[in-house]
Amino acid sequence: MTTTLSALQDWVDQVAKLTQPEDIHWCNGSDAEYKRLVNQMCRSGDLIPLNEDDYPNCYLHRSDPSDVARVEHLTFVCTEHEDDAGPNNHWMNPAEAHEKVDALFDGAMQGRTMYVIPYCMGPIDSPYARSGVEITDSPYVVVNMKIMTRMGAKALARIEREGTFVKGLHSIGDLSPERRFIMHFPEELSIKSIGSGYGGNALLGKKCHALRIASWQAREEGWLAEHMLIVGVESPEGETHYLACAFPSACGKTNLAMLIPPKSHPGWKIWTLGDDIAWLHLDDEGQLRAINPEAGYFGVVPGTNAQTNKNAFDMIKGDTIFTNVAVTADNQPWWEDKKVGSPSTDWQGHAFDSRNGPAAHPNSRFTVSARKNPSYSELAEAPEGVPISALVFGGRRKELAPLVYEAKSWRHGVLIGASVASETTAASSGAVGVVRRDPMAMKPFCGYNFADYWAHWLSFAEKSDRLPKMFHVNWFRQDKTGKYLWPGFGENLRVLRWIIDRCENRVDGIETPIGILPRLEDIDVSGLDVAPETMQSLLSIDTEQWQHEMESVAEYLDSYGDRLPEDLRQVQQQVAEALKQAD
Ligand code: OXD
Ligand code: MN
Repeated sequence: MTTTLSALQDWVDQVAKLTQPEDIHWCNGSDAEYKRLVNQMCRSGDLIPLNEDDYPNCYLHRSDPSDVARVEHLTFVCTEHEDDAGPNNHWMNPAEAHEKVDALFDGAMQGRTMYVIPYCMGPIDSPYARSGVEITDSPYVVVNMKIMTRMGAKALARIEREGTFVKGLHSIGDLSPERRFIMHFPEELSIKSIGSGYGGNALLGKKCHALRIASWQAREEGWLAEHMLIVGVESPEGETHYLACAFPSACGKTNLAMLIPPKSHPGWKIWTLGDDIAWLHLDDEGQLRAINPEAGYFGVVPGTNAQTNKNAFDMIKGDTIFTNVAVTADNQPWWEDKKVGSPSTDWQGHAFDSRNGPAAHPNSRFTVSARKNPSYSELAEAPEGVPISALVFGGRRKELAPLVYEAKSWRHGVLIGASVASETTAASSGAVGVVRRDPMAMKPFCGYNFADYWAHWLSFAEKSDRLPKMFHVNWFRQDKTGKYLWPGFGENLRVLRWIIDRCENRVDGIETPIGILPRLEDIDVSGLDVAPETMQSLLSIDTEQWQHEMESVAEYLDSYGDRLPEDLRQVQQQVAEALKQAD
């Protein structure tokens, strides 16, 4: 396989000249190709086959111990003008960035095969989908891209038809953190990543293309590329609503997307459309529609068990690539909170000793096809996507944010999204548990200045008069002893039901300065072991704490200077004023 598209052939030739691979392989995306690469990696030790009886077609990959998470401090957005990247990104001048990484790519693939991976983000025949080509020297990347994207011959045919594609160049280099860079050139629709073989740093279709580059493309073309799961909620009467929900990394997006309705909710069904990324477009009627650009899940493993996420637990029992989990004596994958088995070898391949820390890396992952999920929705393949009833923001916050509240308007919703804050997790390198602002859960992923991004969000109010309602949820409130106040997981359906009832105008809410809160009686807590006073505190606001929050939001927004949309400042001031009146 090669290509008839000269822009693609020329680029491949140029890259080969620079990186000097031993040979070049154009990926056709077939199962035979997948199997061949898996076998090759098993021989080289890059993959370790797991227990074939209990985990058929499952493999373990151990990444370099210094290469286990996203690296925000090594991730750059390289635009001509620094202000276009904004204070939310690390910036480098494009010419300087190219020079810096090209020096590292020089000869980087010597002795290795260079793989050319044409891929499509989104259903292959969707007008909302976009294509890319990743060049990599990592067979681990190829097999992961096969699971995570529509990869191979069909994608290449689409690229040749359209003539445009995002160019992603990746090499594992020498895996040294000193020579690791994840560079984005949104003006050129290109990505250069070197020195990492881990997840989002290396599978360029995911965070690099489908969020950082796509968010830029989306602004130019009038749509939104968001860090959101997409879930369908079907009532026993057969009414289905689709929600798109933005939570920061490792805040339970995969669990919510695959939620299992609790026993108290017979007849309710959950349909998973996506667990990480949503591309949102207005259709001709002004209805917001979502596609999931991905075809698989790259999910956090620890914590997955039959109680927290049975669908995921079952789904990863076959045809799954595990990265950085532990293994048991009989070669089954193992992770903290799996609830069955015990580790004998840790994620680094050493005999397990609890004094060395957890057995599985806290950011260990599974890669699996979305079709393996018992709650998979066939509509994930629908070219026109699904209509979105509500957009939901959330973060991991011990205090302050109520269980759920609704925005009073689209622009108020944009403020709520812009104010999202969450405790950091192991998905990114750096300190864990520190509260930081993570607007729309896009802090690590927005490919341009947040001030311009919020202006883009606000502009939707002029484009449609039937935009979805917006909400904020917080599953993570704790009492003074650190105990979670809300049971979470499957019980979150009770909160989704209130959201849907509000979308259908079936229930009233209580106007407060920060938004519309549920009346106590409208969240069904029957059969739940949650005391009425706990519900009361989950559904009320502390005016003084919120005044401080609004001061901190104002300060944060101010850090975007003159580019900050006036509308956003105004709506923040309105909330602050309403809190003052209520005091
Ligand atoms: C992810 C992340 O891997 O958000 O999905 O970090
Ligand atoms: Mn994510």
